[in-house]
Amino acid sequence: MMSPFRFTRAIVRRPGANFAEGLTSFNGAAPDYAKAIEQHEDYCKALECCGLKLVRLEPDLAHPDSTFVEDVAVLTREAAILTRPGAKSREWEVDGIRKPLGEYFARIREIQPPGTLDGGDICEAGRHFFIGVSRRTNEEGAGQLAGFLAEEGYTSSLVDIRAMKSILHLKSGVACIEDRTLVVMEEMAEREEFRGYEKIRITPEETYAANCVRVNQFVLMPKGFPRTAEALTARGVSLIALDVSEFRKMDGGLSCLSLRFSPA
Ligand code: CIR
Repeated sequence: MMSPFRFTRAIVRRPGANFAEGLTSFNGAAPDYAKAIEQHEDYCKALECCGLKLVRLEPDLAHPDSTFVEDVAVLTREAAILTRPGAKSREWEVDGIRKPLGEYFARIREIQPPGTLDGGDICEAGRHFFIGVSRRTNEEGAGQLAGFLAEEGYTSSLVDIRAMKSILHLKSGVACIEDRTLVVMEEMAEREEFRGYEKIRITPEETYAANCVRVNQFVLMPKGFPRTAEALTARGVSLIALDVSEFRKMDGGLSCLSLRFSPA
């Protein structure tokens, strides 16, 4: 079976000039657009260094948050599941990803109303998917996704994070970097749902670094989190640290800037 971390392609979308008009809970300065473009380019180059061919989409000015492409689809090796984002302003963002995905996936499924689901709530861990139920993903959407995944031969389980104020999406707090190894924020590390997994715990000051991504033999992580970097390096992980400060100001993590896949 092919490794779940083996990717050959990724879809990315450059942030538009109105990127700062997206949704955010951040109270500080607005993101610097020129810097965001630069950081996005570095992110793209890093994916290329990992061996991925990129499908680069143009900015979608009707949707300032559309650079966070991970939220609009969930990809398995064989099928693409178009989501139905939970934020009103993002609902139609999916239209911009349908065609590009259609070129690579024969099977396209879609979350239907009243289901809502953001890709950022979906954490793939080998043949299993953790599905976060959050402020964006409701139980109906989670249930629909679980059904599609089961048809594709994957198991899944729900992780209810609605009571957590510190994270927007499940994947803001957990990532899978090896078949049975999770990188997980301290606050979630003891959750029953993750029992049986080996865990690399992320201390509260470094929670943002829990959103890292394994791509082929590398792990991409945000720059500026020395304890996490040390813990990962100690495990023999080849790290690529990237500055994503401007995306963080829009509540975005590193994973949500790309949709990684390996066409069957
Ligand atoms: C939003 O609130 O929807 C965007 N400003 C950020 C989405 C980030 N997505 C993610 O972490 N998966």
